[in-house]
Amino acid sequence: MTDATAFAHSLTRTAAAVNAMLDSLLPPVKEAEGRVVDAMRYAALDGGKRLRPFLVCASAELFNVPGVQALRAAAALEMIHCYSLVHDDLPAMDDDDLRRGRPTVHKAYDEATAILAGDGLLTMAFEVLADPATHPDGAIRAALVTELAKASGAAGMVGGQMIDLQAPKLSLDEAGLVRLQSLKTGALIACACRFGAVLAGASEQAKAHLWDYGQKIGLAFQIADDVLDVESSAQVTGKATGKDAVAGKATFVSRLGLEGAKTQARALVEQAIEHVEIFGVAADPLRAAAAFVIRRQA
Ligand code: GRG
Repeated sequence: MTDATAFAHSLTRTAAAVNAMLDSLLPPVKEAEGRVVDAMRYAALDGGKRLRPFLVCASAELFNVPGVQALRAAAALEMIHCYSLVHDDLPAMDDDDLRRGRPTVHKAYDEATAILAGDGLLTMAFEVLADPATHPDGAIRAALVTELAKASGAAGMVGGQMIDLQAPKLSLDEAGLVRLQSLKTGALIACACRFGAVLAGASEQAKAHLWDYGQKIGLAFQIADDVLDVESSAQVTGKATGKDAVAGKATFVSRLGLEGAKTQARALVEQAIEHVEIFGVAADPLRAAAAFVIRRQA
């Protein structure tokens, strides 16, 4: 079996486990508010590569964290990711009709329900982390909540999205673009990579290496996204492509050219891998994930 095939199998296994966890955390509700729960289930189940949950689980395995703790933390972080996609697709933001190969939540339901479904997933993520089933130690649960709040709030993903919405009038240079993407996409990915170490109460040094690894693969992931936007199609990616050029958006491809962007992404993957050297062979799944972010087709 090639490394790529072995990684694909292990991503599929993690995806199945996190899907089952999300399903059990989001049971359907019969009363009138059940509509928002249905929309949350639509947004969070059935689809998505589950890369962030994979990173949480791979990081947790470095420290022998019990599987159920890793899966609950992974499901919480994936809820944040899914909420961000629902809100990003809204007419007020990217105005997209297609996500994960299906109508976006505001198309399948309506705009108000999509806003509420995003809000519901965002808040439930913290409910899951704060539950003693995620970790018996309250200090560890508080650390998980704090890390996820910082990575997804105004100092992380939400801040990056705000810069992105203003980007056309900011004329960002390469450093500005790196900052935007480090916040918008990188912070949540880096948080996923740290989560295993946080669950284990590992050293600050271990957490810092995992954060740096996550930031590098997060940027490489975003560059790959910019490349797919140019080179791929909606049939393959399950979402609209070619939007960046139409919007006249500054991307890594528009700044560095297609080949320059690909070279940069490969360099970032190598740098990422150096950051997990200290964990030895136990970090092989993280090495495989780093290679995957620039090989992926969707
Ligand atoms: C609305 C607060 C708020 C934030 C939105 C991350 C984000 C911020 C929006 C997503 C926009 C986007 C398509 C960015 C490109 C990189 C990215 C995050 C792609 C989607 O993530 P994948 O490829 O998606 O992991 P799946 O469907 O596999 O989970």
